[in-house]
Order: sequence, then structure tokens, then C-alpha cells
Amino acid sequence: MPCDEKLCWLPFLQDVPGDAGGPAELAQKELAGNAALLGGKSAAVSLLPGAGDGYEILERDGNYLVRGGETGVLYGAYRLLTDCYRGESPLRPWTMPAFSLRMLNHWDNMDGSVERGYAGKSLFFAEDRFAYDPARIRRYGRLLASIGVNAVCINNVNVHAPADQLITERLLPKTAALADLLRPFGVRLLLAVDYALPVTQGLPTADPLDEKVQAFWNRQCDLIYQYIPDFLGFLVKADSEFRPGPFLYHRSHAEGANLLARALKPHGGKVIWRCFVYNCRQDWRDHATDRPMAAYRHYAPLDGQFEDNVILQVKNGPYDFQVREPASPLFYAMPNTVKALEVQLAQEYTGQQIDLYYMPPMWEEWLSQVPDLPDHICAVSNLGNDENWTGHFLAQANLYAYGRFAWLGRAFDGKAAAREWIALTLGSDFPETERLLSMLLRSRGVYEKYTSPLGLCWMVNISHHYGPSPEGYEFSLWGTYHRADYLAVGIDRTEKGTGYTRQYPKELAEQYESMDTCPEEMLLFFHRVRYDHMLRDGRTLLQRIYDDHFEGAEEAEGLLKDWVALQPVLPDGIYAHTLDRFRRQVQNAREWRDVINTYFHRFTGTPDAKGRTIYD
Ligand code: GCW
Repeated sequence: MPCDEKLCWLPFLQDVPGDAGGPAELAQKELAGNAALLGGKSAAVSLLPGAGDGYEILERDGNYLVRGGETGVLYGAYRLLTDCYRGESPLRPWTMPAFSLRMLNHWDNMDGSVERGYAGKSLFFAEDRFAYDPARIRRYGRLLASIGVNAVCINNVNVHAPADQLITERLLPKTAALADLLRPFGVRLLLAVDYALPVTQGLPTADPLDEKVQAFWNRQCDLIYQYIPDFLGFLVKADSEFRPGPFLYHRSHAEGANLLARALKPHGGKVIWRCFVYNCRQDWRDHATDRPMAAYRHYAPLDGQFEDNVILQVKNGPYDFQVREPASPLFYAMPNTVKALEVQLAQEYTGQQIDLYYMPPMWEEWLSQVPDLPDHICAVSNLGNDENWTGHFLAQANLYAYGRFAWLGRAFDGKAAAREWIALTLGSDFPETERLLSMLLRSRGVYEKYTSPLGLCWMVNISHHYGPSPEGYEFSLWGTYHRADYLAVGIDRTEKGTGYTRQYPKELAEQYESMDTCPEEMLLFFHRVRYDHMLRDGRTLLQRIYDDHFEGAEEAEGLLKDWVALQPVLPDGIYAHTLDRFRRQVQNAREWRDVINTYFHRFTGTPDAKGRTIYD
């Protein structure tokens, strides 16, 4: 085994109790089973009915008391144990999570494959059926509970048969068995549904205004709740990338979402409706259509039309999980609609769990841009059945940090989360914390430097999104262009261009509108810029592109060197397995450097001012 799966931020806890009971009972068992961590004290649990996820940790007569709601005491118990292990004082005043639903979306297919999965196969499915090791699912549940994740969708939003059957009589008993396993951890189940299910089940239409369709979904929901009484609801990708949806029937997405919401409402269920809707059949010659504008255009006019149990799930940026994007304009709009932020832990465009990429700096950047937090949060999972859960051992830190982000909201500190993860995973006395911390914290900047510059996006390989291909997307149907020529690069998204900046509130729109005030790291997201344009530090745009790519490749080697320096203090398996990833990252970074620099050099004919090699 290259990496021990138990070594995942809770290696110091005893095996998860099999007969867990409810979350409060599990909390008691975890505290009793791991009492050795409590420094000679004991710990009791006290339930405050109705207090939900909230908890406090007090000292009573020299012992600990975790007081809170049913799930709150479980979160409190894990916090108590992990703080004690790290040698921190575990006492804390009343705490509540910043986001109510803290979800994880798995993009798992029932054949066992994982869409954009970089950590092996599905944890839940194989060969078109449920296939899991209950003991591992319990470890998974514990990992989630320890960071406060309280809902999971186990199947891909692109619903492929037979996953459409997860909510039908045929598969519901099995679906319910998995929900039973997760329940003690306070983790509720969501399922991605196929909007065309009524049709595949024999009705002539899936039109949301058709009474037979409404009756179909009502029946379906009655059935689901017979099997899973605390079922959280449906996750829906509709009219997006060839998925069926209400547009087929000339209905709006409010009409479409409300159909499901009304069927779920009597049972307390919710519809999580994704806003990733755009024209994926664009003609590259069409300069008027600008993909980042699509979601706002579709949804902003529908504000106030959704049932109150509909949650619109919006990706952090307006494109699609690129290295650097501004926050989606939808986060400033739709005050009368419940929303969830969607981030992606799976590193689809950010190194695929081969290259190191610690995500919190992106989330902190997002926080700095968005004044009002949405009610809920979701992350696309980076987990699979690899021995170490996440393919790259250090990618575990992203899931850990996500849980902290989801709990803390504005108070989130990516650096503190990384420190906690290191201490929990490698020991509170790990002697190289500062080195590892520095690697994690600089990783996003390194990756950004050797890939696409200044918010430009989409220079990635079109087939699998790893490695460079500067024109891979350029003449495609996906609406993802940079339109580089011999003079300039980027899309003009100002008033004079596509008008995208107008989707932001006035102050922000003005900031993005001008090249002088637009944050430089997003310059090419908002503007079309000449290569000889002088940046604020006196370099030309072209020289900045060259410099970043040379530096990025060098810094990737720096990460490898740092990893090598950690050898004496790391378990052998983890060291060797991850060393291989860093070597691949260095190769990848060189490839990016040379392809991108050559690409721009061929257009401009301008050499690197520092005389470094650019291949032609
Ligand atoms: O980034 C794109 C991915 C698709 C994914 C889609 C989405 C699940 O390339 O694989 O499909 O986003 O978010 O729906």
C-alpha cells in the first residue's frame, strides 16, 4: 500500500464504532473511546434540543462538557478531541456554522467511474450497482462529521442510467441502506436526478406544468420518504451541457425548479438547482455571445419566483473553476432567492491532484469580493477509493480546509486550516510544519504562473484538462476563447466590449471597467490587452507572461526540492507516492512554460528581455 487510508487527519482516533446510534450517541462513544486524548479529564455530552449544529465546550468540575444540538454535540466532540490532540485549549464559546448546508457533491457514476475524478474509482458504486465497504464508509462519515459537512450527493449531476433509478422502487432500498450508514454522522443524502425521468418512466412529457408530471413527482417523493425519512432533496443540472430541462417545454427555470420543490415540500425536502447554464454550442465567430454572462442573464430576471425550498447553486466564478476568475455576478444579485456557493475540490483545471494546489487562497479571494454570504455551500468532491482518498496525499488538505471554510465563513483562515491539517495528519510535533505550510500556501501562485496568465483561462488541453494547449478551445463550441493575435490577447468585457462588467454592482463594475483600476491578476479576464501594454511594475504584458512562465516552472522545481527535504520526517509510503506526483508536476510545468512562451513568441517575434530560451 503506497499510502495508508487511515492516515487522513484523524489517525489518532480509535476505530469508528459500528453501532453508532444517532449523532449525539456517537459523540458520547467517540469521547469515551478516545478518552486517553483528554489529558486525564473526562468529557460528557449535554443535549440542547433544537440547537441543531451549534455547540459550546465548557469545563465543569474539572471535566469537559460538550453542550449543543443533536449534530452540534458531535461536531463539538470532534473539535474537543482534535484540539486536545493538537495541544490547544478545547474550550470555546457558543459556535454556529456560517453556512447551513455544507455539502459535498460527488460526480460518481454507477459504473464506478468518477467524472473529473483523480483519486481512483467511486467510493459507492461499481459495475452499475452499489458496491462499498461499510467500514470505509464509516471512516468517510467520520471524516465529514469532523469538519462539519452535513450533506452529500453521491451521484454525478450528469445522471447516467442506471443512476436515474436511485430514487425508484428498484434501487431505493439500497440507496436507503447507504443513507442509514451516514445518518449517525449527521450527513444527509441528496441525489442528482434526471429531469426527464417522467419520460423514461413512460409519460409522454416532462413538462413542469403538466398535471401528470406533477403527480408523477409527488408520487416519487412520497415513495422516497418512505425509505429515507430525512432525505435532503434533489440536485439538478438542467438545460446544461446536453442535460434535459424545462427549456425543452418552453418553461422557465423557476417553473422547472418549482415542480420538484412542490413535490418535496410536504416532506421538508429541498431542490438544489445548479446555475451552470450556458450555450455550449457557440460559434467561435460569434463575438457578441460571452459565456460568463450566461448565468446572470438566465437567472437574475427570475428573482423572487422560486419556491422557498429551492436553492440556486452558483459556481464561484462565472466560467468554470478556472485558476483565477472574479466572483460570479449572481452573488451580488437575486436578493430574494436562496443561494449556495459551489467550489470544486477536484482539481479539474488546477492540476488534477498531480500538481500541488491548495485552494483556500481562492476562497479567501472570493470572500474579499462578495459582501453578503449565501446561506449554503457545496464542494465538488476530490475523493475516490484510492488508498489515500485524494490521489495526491496533500490534496486531503483541501477537503479539510473546505470544512473549516464552510463552518467559519468570513472568519476562515486558510493558513490556520493548513496548520491544523498538518498537525492532525502528521502529528502535533511534526518538525517541518513551516516548510510544508509554505509549500501549500504558495502552490496556487506557482500553478497560476506556469499555466494561463492574468485571468486569461482556457489554454488547457481540451480533451482532459491537464497540460497546455493554447488554441485547444479557441475554435471550439464551448464559448471559451482568448482571441490572441499578433498584437493583443483577451476579451474586452467592458461597456465597449461584451458589456459583462455591467452585471456587477456599480462600484465593482467601475473598478473592473478601467485597466487602471482592474486588479492586475484579472486583467485579461476583463480586458483585451496589447502585448506592449505597460503593467504597473513597468514590465510589458508580454514580458510578464514570459517571466511568470519561467518563474512558475522554477518554483515547481522548488516544491519538488522541498518535498525531497521532507523525506527524513515522513512515512516512507507517503513520501515515495507523493514524490512521484511532484516529479510529474515539474514535467508539466516545463511543458506549460515552453508551449505558452513559444505561442506568444511566435505571434510577437519579441524575445525574452532576460535572454532565456524560448523554443520556436
Ligand atoms: O467543468 C465542467 C466539467 C464537467 C461537469 C460540468 C458541471 C459534471 O468539465 O465534467 O459535469 O463542469 O459542472 O456540470
